[in-house]
Amino acid sequence: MISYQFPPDFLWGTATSAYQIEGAAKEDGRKPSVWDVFSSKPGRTVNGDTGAIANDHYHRYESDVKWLAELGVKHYRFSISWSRVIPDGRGQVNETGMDFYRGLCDRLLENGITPHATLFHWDSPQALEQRYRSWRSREMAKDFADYCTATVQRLGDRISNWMTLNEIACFTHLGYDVIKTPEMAPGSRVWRKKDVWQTSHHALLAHGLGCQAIRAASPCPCSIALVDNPAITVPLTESPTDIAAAQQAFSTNWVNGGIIFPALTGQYNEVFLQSLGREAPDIRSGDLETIHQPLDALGLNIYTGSHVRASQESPGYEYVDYPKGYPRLHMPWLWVVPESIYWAVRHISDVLKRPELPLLITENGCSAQDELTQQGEILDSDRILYLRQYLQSAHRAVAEGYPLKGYFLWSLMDNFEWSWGCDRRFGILYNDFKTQQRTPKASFRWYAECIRQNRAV
Ligand code: PNW
Repeated sequence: MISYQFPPDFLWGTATSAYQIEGAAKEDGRKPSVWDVFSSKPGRTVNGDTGAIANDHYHRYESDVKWLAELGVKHYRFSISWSRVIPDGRGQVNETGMDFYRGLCDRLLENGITPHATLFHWDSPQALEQRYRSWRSREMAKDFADYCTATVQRLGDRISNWMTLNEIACFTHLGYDVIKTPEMAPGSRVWRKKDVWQTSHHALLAHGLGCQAIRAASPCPCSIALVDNPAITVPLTESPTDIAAAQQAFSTNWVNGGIIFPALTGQYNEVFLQSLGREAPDIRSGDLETIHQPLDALGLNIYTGSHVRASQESPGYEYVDYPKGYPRLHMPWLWVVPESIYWAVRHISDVLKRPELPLLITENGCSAQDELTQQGEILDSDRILYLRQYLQSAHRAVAEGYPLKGYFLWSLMDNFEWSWGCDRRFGILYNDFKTQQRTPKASFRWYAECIRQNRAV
């Protein structure tokens, strides 16, 4: 039997994001983010749910930290709400908002839990949307950097692990669309596909300027990461030709060519630019150097993947449909492809040629149709089986010597799942959204044991 033992310094964690859990949307000087505005429009979220209260974590963070301690994680990834700490997006800092994160970090540190803070997890200040339509403007990158400076100056004594932006492809390509109202905030219709690519280019610039700002403001040596969700291509078989096909598909995929390639290599992928033609974003001189900052780690959010095999026909590879009946969990896109963790790590090393870059799985998890039994338990075996297989895939990457350093399970608790509202449950703590009672699911106990034994049990 394989023991799936991880190295002693492997980092075990769990993750959340501000708008999905904090609530307290109007308290202590916080002003709206684009998600407050978007989710309160009719028809944008399932059941009209918003993050106005969410998990009420803002008031319950102390007991939530106790759950983290009980789980036994030594690392916790959360995000900072820009419009809580700089309500207008630029200018005046809201010290009361900063106090919330000071308190959260103090409780974490007292419990021996290292904070990993994401500076942007999709909740742009609405004031900047009104001022210059947020990511459509280059100014957003500059304001983001100033927000980083203000935050790191104040919280840098408590936080030394920073993550700039979460999943650039998601909040840009799902937040702006040419044809229909997009499914994510700000939900803006734009004229041309080029406008969408311009928003992701501005987000990449924000990442670059943000890195510089964090390094300059941090009182101690710190670690800076980008969190990305590249499209993962998994070879259908591990024959050399299918592997080569999957590598080729990885590098020509549009999401990868437009985000992770420029961030890690300082170049938009040539194939990508050619395929965009006139839809390519405007790139000013110096932009690519700004975007291409030294990173201390790369965060990968991995949930699923696509199967690819070699083909006789040009371009030499083809995507393979999931077979009928192939396992999928409770999201339209949540095909169970555990191998995607291993191949994500290997593609970064072999295709992007960054074998030295420390990698973290910054999100992995699933929503399942959790039901309370009469005894008040949630026996989420499907989630345990999903997580266990993905962890075994992570283990394979580590065992083969790839620099995968840690794993953050998404998510600590059921929360506001964006346009799905509270209808999809990704937590290992069940949340009753009426009483805010948290109940550990079977997966919580299982994950605690993995952490305790340092292996996928
Ligand atoms: C991530 N996909 O988003 C986000 O970072 C989280 O905030 C979110 O709650 C979580 O995953 C679960 O959805 C994703 O289409 C959105 O493959 C879409 C995809 C993947 C991740």
